[in-house]
Amino acid sequence: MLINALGQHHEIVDFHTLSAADFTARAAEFEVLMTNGEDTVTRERIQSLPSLGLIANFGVGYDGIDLQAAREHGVQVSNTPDVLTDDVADLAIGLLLATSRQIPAAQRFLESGAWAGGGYTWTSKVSGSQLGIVGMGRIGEAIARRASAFDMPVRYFSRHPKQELPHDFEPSLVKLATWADTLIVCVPGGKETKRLINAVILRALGPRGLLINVSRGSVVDELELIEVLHAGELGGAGLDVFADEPRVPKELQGLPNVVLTPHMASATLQTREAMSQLVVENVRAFVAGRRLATPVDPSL
Ligand code: 8YV
Repeated sequence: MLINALGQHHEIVDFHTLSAADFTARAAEFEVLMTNGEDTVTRERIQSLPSLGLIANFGVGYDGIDLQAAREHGVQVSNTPDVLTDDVADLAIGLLLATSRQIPAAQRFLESGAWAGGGYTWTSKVSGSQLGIVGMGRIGEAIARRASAFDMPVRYFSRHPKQELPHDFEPSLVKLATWADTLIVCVPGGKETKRLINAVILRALGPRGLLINVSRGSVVDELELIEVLHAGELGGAGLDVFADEPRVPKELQGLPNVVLTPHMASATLQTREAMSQLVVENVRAFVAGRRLATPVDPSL
């Protein structure tokens, strides 16, 4: 949809298919750069495109874009907030249920024929368990609303407390992890949150605690996660994002208490259509010299 809609009025070039020489020859032609949650737009890339005016991100998280460099070069940046909030919150709850109740491992058990020898091992109850949310933005709030249907007490760690919420703010991440049965991570990626979730936090979560990550792989120290999981110091993990996508460490695979999905939290037909629509609206607004529909920094 996105490529079709934009392709009617614009020439679209996939940089990955351009040779270095072709890129240099054509660099001055490009006015809009489209990117996504998995890719990066570095200062060098921005500097290499002298006509660039807009970086349109297909996703809400823009940690891969050098915003400072964009600002310095007068390049606007748009993203796709709100339209994917429900899907990401849904997948976070899905991963929580799947990890706690070991749904994928139970299916593997059934398919292997092992059921004939007795039922699957008992798992952990989700309803009523304590949920710590790391990052109380739009997605965090949507997760908290869903958790209330499971009678889960919620506390959260965030840059600022939100007085309007009925949940307790916990300024210490280690205290939140100690209190929580499950920690769901939904903070933005980037320097400020790099490896925020390390072995200290994971050990505080403990041998029955679960980590769910739907934000960015960079937020979790993946090597320390592997270490604590294999030492039995953490109960389990449900992960949609990884440090070096699409590579996923073998040590995380094939474990009954670890559920893995390929960065697909916003990947439903409906939401990807809505995200595409927003990208199109932003590109059209930019081309027409109008205000962007969803600018990352409205002051630009
Ligand atoms: C990706 C995401 O953008 O919104 C985000 O921040 O990470 C995702 O929605 C999506 O996978 C497209 O690449």
